[in-house]
Amino acid sequence: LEPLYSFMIRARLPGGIATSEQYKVLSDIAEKYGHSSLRLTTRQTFQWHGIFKRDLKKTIAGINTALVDSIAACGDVNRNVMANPLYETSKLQTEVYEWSKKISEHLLPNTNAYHEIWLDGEKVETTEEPIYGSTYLPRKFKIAIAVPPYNDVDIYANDIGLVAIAEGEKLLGFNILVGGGMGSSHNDPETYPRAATVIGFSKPEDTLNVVENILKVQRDYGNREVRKLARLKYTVDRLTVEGFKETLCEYLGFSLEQARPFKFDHNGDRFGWIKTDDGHWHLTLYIHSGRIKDTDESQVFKGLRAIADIHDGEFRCSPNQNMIISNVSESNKEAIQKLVDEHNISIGQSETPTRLNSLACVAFPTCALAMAEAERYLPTLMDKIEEKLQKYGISETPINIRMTGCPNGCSRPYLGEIGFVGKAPGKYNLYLGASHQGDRVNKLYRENINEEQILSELDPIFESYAMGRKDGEFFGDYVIRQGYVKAVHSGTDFHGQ
Ligand code: SRM
Ligand code: SF4
Repeated sequence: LEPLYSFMIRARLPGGIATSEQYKVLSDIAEKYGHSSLRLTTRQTFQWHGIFKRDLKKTIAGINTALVDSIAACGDVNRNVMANPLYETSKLQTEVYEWSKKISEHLLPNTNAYHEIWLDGEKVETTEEPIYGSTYLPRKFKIAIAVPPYNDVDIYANDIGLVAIAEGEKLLGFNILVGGGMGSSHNDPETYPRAATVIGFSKPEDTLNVVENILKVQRDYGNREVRKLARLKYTVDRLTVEGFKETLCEYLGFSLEQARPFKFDHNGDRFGWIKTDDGHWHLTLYIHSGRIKDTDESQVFKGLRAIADIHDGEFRCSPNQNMIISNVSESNKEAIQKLVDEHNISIGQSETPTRLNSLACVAFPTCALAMAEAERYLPTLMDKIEEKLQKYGISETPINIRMTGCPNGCSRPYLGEIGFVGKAPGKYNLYLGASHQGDRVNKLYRENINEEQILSELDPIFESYAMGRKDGEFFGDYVIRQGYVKAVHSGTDFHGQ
């Protein structure tokens, strides 16, 4: 008799958008095979946890009936390209969203193996992948697109970032960023999180070519011997930024133009109802750690399924584990708000901005790599942190807090103004000093500390921040100005004093 293995499945959902009909299928699969729980991820898609091995094929086939697949949602290829899912907010956002789809499709592996194995497809001779070659990439690969001033996709955490540069609503092209990534190992200075570097500007007509060739440089120059050093960030640092740019120029046959100025002002989501010029409404819901599961306090799983029954728009996944009910008609708005209220789903109006900006990865019980709790523990710690913020009168100031159960960095903890990274059950490394806009990673402040120590370390820093901050100064910048930690400017700065 075989042990009862269970698995996680991740959907590939370009731009993070599912129609109501698709959402119904995805939710019903979760009810049937996944313990009535769906998980929104930090990269705009859904995961199902605890799928028994005997149900795996049926589940994947079910997902496929919703015209969603899981191709390239994992593996050493490009993952789904992140973009602001609320593209109706401007003509520019709409155009940029189309780019995320174009890039995602362009970089999709051609392999037929997925259909053969999971969907009983006919066996077809597989041809060599034109972009990936026969060896694919040395490691997973991630891309995101952002439209300033919103850095909601955490662009600096990606192997490639594209920052839209526009004149009014006219897209001029993209600044190209390379070498972002979060994963590292505890006590191993060879590994580090790194904020991506801006290397130049590309016109729209060159962009697919530029992205494809960055991928090819990584395919050919990435480290295939040492897996922990295989991500693009290490290739960029090994070649040096200038060396990387020269190599890219050889692949492309031309140089990138000089990067254009841009400015982000934050990297979280915007909650509640907004109306776009086309007359439609969109509602961003706060889903703690992206967990769509009923609890005593909130019936979010049942509530969203009930909304899907009456909603003729979409369900969109934000890059920060939240859910947007989009394209709601004026006539349906009240009915949807009623379902939200009846099921006690949060629209982000009663939480502090710091809680709304907090992220935790899955960690225990499903993640095999977890060293400490994250999703299940962060709410408790947040209660205690909020008490302190209130004590010092700084509850209304948003501070980005991120927690993971291990140093792989799935909730991008090194971009938290306060980051907690699990070391052992109940013990975390405390990192401080990332920028609020998400373009600078944080630095280790205290190692391997428990809850009591976390709170007593943070208390005097909050007090000092309340008293000494300049007008509009964010917490991440303040702790650097006051010398609690040094600013990190490059991957290798992350370690040491
Ligand atoms: Fe992740 C591995 C969950 C976003 C860096 N990640 C894993 C695995 C699959 C563990 C494993 O290999 O067995 C986790 C499954 C846990 C579970 O039970 O569901 C897992 N990662 C997640 C999700 C679900 C976290 C979440 O709470 O939302 C996110 C799914 C995203 C998606 O929809 O595709 C998720 N992972 C990220 C991010 C954030 C991002 O991409 O913006 C990162 C940091 C960025 C980066 O890649 O550098 C991230 N995950 C990793 C790594 C470290 C990679 C590295 O370069 O070292 C691993 C481990 C690995 O690849 O070996 C990992
Ligand atoms: Fe698992 Fe670590 Fe990723 Fe958290 S950060 S989901 S513990 S791999």
